[in-house]
Amino acid sequence: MRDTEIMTADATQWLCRDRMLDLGRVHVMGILNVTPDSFSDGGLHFDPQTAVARARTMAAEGATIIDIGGESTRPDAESVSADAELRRVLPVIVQLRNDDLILSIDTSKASVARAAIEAGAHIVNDVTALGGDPQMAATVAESGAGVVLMHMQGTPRTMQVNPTYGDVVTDITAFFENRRARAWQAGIADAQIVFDPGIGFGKTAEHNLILLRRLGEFQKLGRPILVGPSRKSFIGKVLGLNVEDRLEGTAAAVAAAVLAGASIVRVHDVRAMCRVARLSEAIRRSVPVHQEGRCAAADFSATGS
Ligand code: HH2
Repeated sequence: MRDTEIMTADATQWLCRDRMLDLGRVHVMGILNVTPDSFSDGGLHFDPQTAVARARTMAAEGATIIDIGGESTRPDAESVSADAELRRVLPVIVQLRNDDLILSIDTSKASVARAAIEAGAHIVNDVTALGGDPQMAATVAESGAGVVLMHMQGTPRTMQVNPTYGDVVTDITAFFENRRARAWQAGIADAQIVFDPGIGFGKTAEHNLILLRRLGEFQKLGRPILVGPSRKSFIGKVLGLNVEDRLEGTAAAVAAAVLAGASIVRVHDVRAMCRVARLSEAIRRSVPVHQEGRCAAADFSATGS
């Protein structure tokens, strides 16, 4: 692909294999952690049937994308082998693949991403932004999957040890440019890419607040922005609340993100955050959009149509 073609990708569209997701409207990505130890919902959806039921509930509540993860990224989480990760996520993907949903695999392992895509996933959500597994970029390029390039300073184990930046937005923008160039070199099209500043990944509470306030500055990259503030510790720090009491704080963060131009919000509490996202989007556009039904129009038009 020539650079000019790469550069002209429409920032309101996200190419995810054979699907073209319309990001002219805000989408809600529901979190499905098929793990025993995730920071806020560990163990709740560890059984595949419970996980599938949870995904369908989130879809009914307005999620158009389900992000399925088999390994927690919290700092003290046990690392999980690729085989174990696949045993957790594959049965869920297989059961959901014929549902009217976009499926995302939350993994940094290329072998897990590849198997998940073969089973029906459309998106690779890589918290290492192609910097973890050397095979990941080729896996995304070959499959044509959508990819979330998320910023993290350090690794999950080290990321909260004194994170420092010059200017957090400038530094993360430079990181995105760098990883985008790596993606292009591997043959990934710009249309496949979404950027995520990685709330909570190697950031102080203040960094996270600045990122939410200045999120609009990432729009100059010309690609959609995804944000995942759901129930995270900066909310607990500001409000002095434990993880089970962060619904309203998450709502404020989601509203701020959507008003600042986020195209996708990654959340646990789908029903509530769909309402928050819908109203925030209506304010942003000053039109009463999406009055009923799913949060964003499930516009899964086939590529090229
Ligand atoms: N946050 C988490 C995991 N994956 N992916 C993206 N793109 N953005 C995020 O902000 C993000 C992410 C952490 O949240 P959660 O999945 O609820 O917890 P855990 O990693 O403990 O499973």
